[in-house]
Amino acid sequence: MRECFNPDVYKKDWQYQEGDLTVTRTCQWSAPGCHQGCSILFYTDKDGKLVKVEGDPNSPVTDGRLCMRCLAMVEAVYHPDRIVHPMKRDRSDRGKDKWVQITMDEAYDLCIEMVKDTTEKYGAKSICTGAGTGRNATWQSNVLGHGAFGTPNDNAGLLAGNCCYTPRMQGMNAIFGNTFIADCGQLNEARFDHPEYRRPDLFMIWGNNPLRANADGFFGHWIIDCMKRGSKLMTVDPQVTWLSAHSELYLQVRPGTDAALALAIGHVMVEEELYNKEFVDLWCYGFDEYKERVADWTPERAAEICWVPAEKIVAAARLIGTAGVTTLQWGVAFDQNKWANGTAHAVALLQAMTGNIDNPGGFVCINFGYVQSDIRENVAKGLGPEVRKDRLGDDGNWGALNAIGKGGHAIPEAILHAAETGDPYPVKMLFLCSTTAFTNMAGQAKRVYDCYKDMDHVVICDLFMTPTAMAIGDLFIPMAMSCERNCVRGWYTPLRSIVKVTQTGEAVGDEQMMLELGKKMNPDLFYWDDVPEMLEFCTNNMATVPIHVTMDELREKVIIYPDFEYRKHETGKIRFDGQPGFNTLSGRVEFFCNMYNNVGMDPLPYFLEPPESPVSTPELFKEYPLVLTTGRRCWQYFHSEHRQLKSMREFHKWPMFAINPEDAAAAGVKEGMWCVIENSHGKAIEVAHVTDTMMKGVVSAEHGWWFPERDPEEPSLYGVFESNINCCTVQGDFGPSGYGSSYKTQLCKVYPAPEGYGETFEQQFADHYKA
Ligand SMILES: Nc1nc2c(c(=O)[nH]1)N[C@H]1C(S)=C(S)[C@@H](COP(=O)(O)OP(=O)(O)OC[C@H]3O[C@@H](n4cnc5c(=O)[nH]c(N)nc54)[C@H](O)[C@@H]3O)O[C@H]1N2
Ligand SMILES: Nc1nc2c(c(=O)[nH]1)N[C@H]1C(S)=C(S)[C@@H](COP(=O)(O)OP(=O)(O)OC[C@H]3O[C@@H](n4cnc5c(=O)[nH]c(N)nc54)[C@H](O)[C@@H]3O)O[C@H]1N2
Ligand SMILES: [Mo]
Repeated sequence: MRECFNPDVYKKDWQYQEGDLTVTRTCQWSAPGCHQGCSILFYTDKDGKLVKVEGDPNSPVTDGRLCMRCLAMVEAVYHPDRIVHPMKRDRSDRGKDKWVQITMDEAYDLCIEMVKDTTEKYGAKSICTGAGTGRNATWQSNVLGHGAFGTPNDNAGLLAGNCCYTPRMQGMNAIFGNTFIADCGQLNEARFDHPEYRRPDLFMIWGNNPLRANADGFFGHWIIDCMKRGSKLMTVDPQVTWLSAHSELYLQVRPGTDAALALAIGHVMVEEELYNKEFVDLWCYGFDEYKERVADWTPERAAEICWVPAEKIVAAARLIGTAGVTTLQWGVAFDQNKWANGTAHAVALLQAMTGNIDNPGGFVCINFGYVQSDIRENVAKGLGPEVRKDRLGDDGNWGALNAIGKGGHAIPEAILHAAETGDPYPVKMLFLCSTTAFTNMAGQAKRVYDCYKDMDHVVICDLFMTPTAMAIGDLFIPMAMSCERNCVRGWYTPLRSIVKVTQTGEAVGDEQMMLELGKKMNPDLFYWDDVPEMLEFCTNNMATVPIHVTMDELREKVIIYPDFEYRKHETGKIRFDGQPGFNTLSGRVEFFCNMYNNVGMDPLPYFLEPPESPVSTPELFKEYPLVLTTGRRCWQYFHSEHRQLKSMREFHKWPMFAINPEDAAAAGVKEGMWCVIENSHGKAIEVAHVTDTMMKGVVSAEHGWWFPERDPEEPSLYGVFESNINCCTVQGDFGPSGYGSSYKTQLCKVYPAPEGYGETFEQQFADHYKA
């Protein structure tokens, strides 16, 4: 496939000339943000200005593809709303557009003053840093916090119950002793031509929309590549997606009931002996207990809970049990469920029962290979254990896995509690870098806003003015886009170069900001002369996926694949002691999970109703008769980002919720109508999309919405509380592990917005976005 282009045009050199333009082959990550790191060609002119981008057809990672957001890169880089110089504002002017430009040195000095002031008055731990999701900015601010400010507390983005990947990751860690991902051949340079590789016969795509999301280092189009080679799909989702429309079997499930579904599928697989006996005998622990657990999980019982016909549950078991090589591609719906660990356990075990663990095309072990965490560990090497002392959430009150420090960060709920009550000590300064907390990440947005607006000091590191920065920021540090920073990309393998090709204003990359500010505060820790030197040290000292390469070599090679092997459990390559088996307490895949058992959690997979549901809160259900899932990903936006881009807004102008035609009719709601989505926690106003793809009885509302065209100042704050679905979610609804939230399992009612609502919006949009 990669050869279908003209090699005289698309060269393999890392940099070459095309007419007047310089072409640089590298990788785009963020900013603007997303989880993927697509191979890109940056075209710059003789003044060093970025003039266009293209996908790199010579890349085995993405084969020349780019999404619409990347294709709009030039628009993002030179956007007039972008902040490219540091700014400060008097604390008394919070919420007002009264920012004053300062120099970068003044910005760093002001930040240092704020840290000193907070430390003198309350101690350094009253400073919290916050980072967002897997952009190129997840580790820098927390290393800065630990190593320069002297605080153990990160995680001030307040993602309720750490409900993004952490529950699945820690779940896999407990059950399999490592992280596993679906194998689309992405781990070897030869991809589909690798002699050992074979495509999966069946993908179980569960609570995930990989084509839109490309989440956690997984590029959704790899599935299409596999489909072209014969892979079949089974999807589990309350809404029909493109992939479910192309599935052998599609199970439309009530949000939050996936565990019941999986237990019933497991029941049939056990009853009909549709599992890999050899694998279970040799490599699994606690299968008898599991059999007992699923014994009464008949398809009929689950059908009633999940709203999925029993015949389909039986069909799913037969499909999974007989397909051959199956793999699991799952999503954040697992995490945004209070019972996240029980749910992840239930579904991961279906995969284990097929025996497709660390085999070609199966669920493969990537040996914890997440380069960002490795880099963080390496930069922070000079820090002793005392940096953890008195970390918020370590007091054991925030769930069983959090109590044993599995999460590796301060606990969001403990931070919120401390900030609101001063218990066990107050939170007085925030350093928010790549997160907007109450615009998008945090549940119960208004509560978080009320709490954060009283901080003594708030530093924001971002690219654009955001509602959060406008509301509470005192200092704004402008951050660089991907094409403006030298860095590396790795989220699982391979390692890719990120090459700076241009500079805009004074914008700095997160790692550069960390190093510059870090040097001023703790030069012993931040001793490297520059970012490439620091990253070279880090990539060459990775504990998990060792790569020895200079930054110059990486830049020239563009992409480097570390060695990868299958069936590492057979060869002793994944256990800490070098013995065959898995890195769990029993050395096997744990159907009965010893780690869970030891901390007082249910050791077996289980289902419980979401805390708010037609079954668990029937009184509430009378008033709020629809199940509400939130945050379905869309092509145009990454969380609260990209709303500034006219091109994206033109494709997708307003916040939308999906509703089934029968439910819409009952609520008097029509296609395109502004409607109120309301529940006992609050409300958000979005536009109705009435569609047969949506399960009856369920509403799916978008997240992350604000409006750059609306009044920036208080109380509007770009309309941030108008269509913010996190006005309808809660904080602190985690499960026994400490993980999980109800972002995807609330109740709501829906009704048309008041007459005339939204009448001025189109005009306002047109005025703001005119050429
Ligand atoms: N374009 C874009 N890409 C993104 C992001 C973004 O904001 N925009 N965000 C990134 C981040 S941080 C993440 S975590 C990932 C998430 O990526 P995904 O895991 O794909 O997340 P969602 O789109 O929220 O949900 C996926 C599917 O789950 C379905 N669903 C909702 N509730 C349930 C449920 O209870 N059970 C089941 N089985 N399905 C359910 C939804 O209908 C949806 O089709 O995407 C990443 N990629
Ligand atoms: N209701 C509901 N809420 C959700 C979700 C849901 O499904 N439903 N999903 C949740 C999930 S899974 C997640 S992970 C969170 C994500 O939440 P966050 O990751 O906090 O995302 P944003 O709120 O968009 O904030 C990111 C900010 O970082 C800036 N930025 C982008 N790139 C860079 C960079 O390279 N450096 C720096 N310094 N800044 C950058 C952007 O401009 C933006 O303002 O949202 C959560 N919120
Ligand atoms: Mo996420």
